[in-house]
Amino acid sequence: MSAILEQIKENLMKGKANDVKALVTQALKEKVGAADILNKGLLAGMGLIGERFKKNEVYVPEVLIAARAMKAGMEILKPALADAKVQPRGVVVIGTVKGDLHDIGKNLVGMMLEGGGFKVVDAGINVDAAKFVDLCRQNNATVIGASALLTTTMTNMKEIVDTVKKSDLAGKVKVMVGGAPVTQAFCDEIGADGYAPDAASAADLAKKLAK
Ligand code: B1M
Repeated sequence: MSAILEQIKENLMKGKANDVKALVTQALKEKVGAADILNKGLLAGMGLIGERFKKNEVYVPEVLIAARAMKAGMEILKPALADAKVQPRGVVVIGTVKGDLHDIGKNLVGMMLEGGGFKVVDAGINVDAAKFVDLCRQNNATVIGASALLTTTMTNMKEIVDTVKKSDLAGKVKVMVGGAPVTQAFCDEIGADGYAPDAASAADLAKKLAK
């Protein structure tokens, strides 16, 4: 792999946003392809951070600063990606369910999804089933990522699953669920398409569901 792509990956993992910006600028000047900068530099670094996060080798702050470095690199890369017609892996609508205001984990999931090459539409907090479905239609999304942190609000995930199943999006949009009180057993019980225990696993799961 080209040395500059390796440097982008390494600096992203260390969260050095300014260095990542400068390196992406330099790589573009050196005529490195936009897709290579994205896949072998930025996404490769974010993927490794995700793996380390899953193994508890790094924690939330390291993921946040790596994601910030990735955003900085993406700002420089976006126009070149558009010119090269590099398509996102798919669109995911994320949000915290109705009645629930916790968004730290949901935001982390969004960052890992972006790090996994997805376009993310963030519906925010306190999102009802109809809004999830509307945003899917508006953005041609194929995956919903619903987060809940309260035992009293996780039950609202069933309404999202049922609303999708009853709509024209049935079979086209998959629902993945997560958040501290959510389990695989709960996911199975409400008929959701998948459960992920952490943000990095959510990005892996979305890749499977979006196929
Ligand atoms: Co709240 N709160 N809170 N709170 N709060 C908890 C969740 C609680 C466990 C604290 C406790 O009692 N020990 C408890 C819930 C109890 C329960 O239901 N079993 C609780 C409560 C009771 C409440 C209030 C009711 C308190 C009150 O007012 N009496 C109230 C509810 C408000 C509401 O939502 N309607 C409330 C309010 C708040 C604050 C506003 C003060 C604040 C939220 C700020 C914010 O999010 N912007 C807050 C916080 C910060 C917490 C704790 C301390 C931390 C949550 C957090 O951000 N964790 C929490 C206690 C705790 O967890 N130690 C607590 C870090 C975050 C990275 O983890 O969100 O789990 P988490 O995300 C993980 C995974 O779960 C997963 O990925 C992330 C990591 O990789 N994940 C997904 C998350 N979403 C996913 C989606 C996926 C896949 C994976 O796919 C789509």
